[in-house]
Amino acid sequence: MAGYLRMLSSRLHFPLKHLINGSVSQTRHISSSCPTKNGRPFNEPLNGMECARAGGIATMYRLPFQKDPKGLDVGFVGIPLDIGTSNRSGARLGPRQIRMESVLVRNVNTIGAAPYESLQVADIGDVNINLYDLKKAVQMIKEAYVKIFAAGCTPLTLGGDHTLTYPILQAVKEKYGQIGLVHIDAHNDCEDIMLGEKIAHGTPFRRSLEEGIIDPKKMVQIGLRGSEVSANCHQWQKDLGVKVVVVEECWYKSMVPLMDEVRAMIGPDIPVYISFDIDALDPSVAPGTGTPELGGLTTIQAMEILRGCRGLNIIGGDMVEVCPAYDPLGTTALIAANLLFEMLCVLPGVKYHTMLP
Ligand SMILES: [Mn+2]
Repeated sequence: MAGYLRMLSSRLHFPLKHLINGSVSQTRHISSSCPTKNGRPFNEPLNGMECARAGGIATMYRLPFQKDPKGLDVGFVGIPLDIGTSNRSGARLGPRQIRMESVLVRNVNTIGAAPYESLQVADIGDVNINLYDLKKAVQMIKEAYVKIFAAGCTPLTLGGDHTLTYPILQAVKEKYGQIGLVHIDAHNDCEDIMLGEKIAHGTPFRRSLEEGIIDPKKMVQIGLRGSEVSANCHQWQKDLGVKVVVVEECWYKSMVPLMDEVRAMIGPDIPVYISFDIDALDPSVAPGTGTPELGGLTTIQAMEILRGCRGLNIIGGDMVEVCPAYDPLGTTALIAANLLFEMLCVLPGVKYHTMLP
């Protein structure tokens, strides 16, 4: 029996004691054949063939949890914020739901990207925020991200309402200076004032452009739509030079040619941030969000957009506005988890394998 368990343990790549105890843990999942970085094996998600997929602590993709971003190439971070929301609230629970649905996401995407073979990745937990004071919450987010960037870790963020991108980008500026931006969304989020306030989930890119964080000539917004309060509602940022792609320009089309244009426009050198609002997708596939608009992108188009970011110098990204209360089947969070994996797969340095037909 002891010999059998030892054999089983060596096959399963995780500590035998977790089996004997009848529990599993993300303490460390080390594959004997996996490459290393600075003498440390790369983290990998718990393998669903070897360890019950619904088991373990609900970290992103069942990766190890590591509180300190030091030594990581990439950290998944949750921000349970929704006090910047204008309509349906509830996105504060988005990070938890995305982590839960992320258990189904495996190690290699369908075109051979294998991020865990060349990047050290972990879940670094959530940013603690003040849920009763948005201005304080935004400050707390900025301070947390300054530390993450200072540790040399690229954050991929689970939201949370879109307000959170503004303080992240403020931290980005301290590390990288001016950046390019790929913004996928139903809304332009370039409002000036909402209910008398400068900070809300409809204003992050107005503030970021005003503060010179983003080079407007290296910024694209994709998927914009919905009834508006006035015509020419995208004129402010268009006048700065932002490329605005309304959803009608996306209907019935592959996004591959658009992304060829975007890569040529931004170039391979300038640091680029990706901000993906799940409401860019059509509400028939992703209903769990605060401000849904009809006529949205398909999941295929979303994948083409993210895959089309490969070759850009991506230094961070987020997936925001997942609102579990309006997502009874979990599909919206499942899509968000998979799109975050696609985002991970286009980070600089990710190894690609040739997939056999
Ligand atoms: Mn948004």
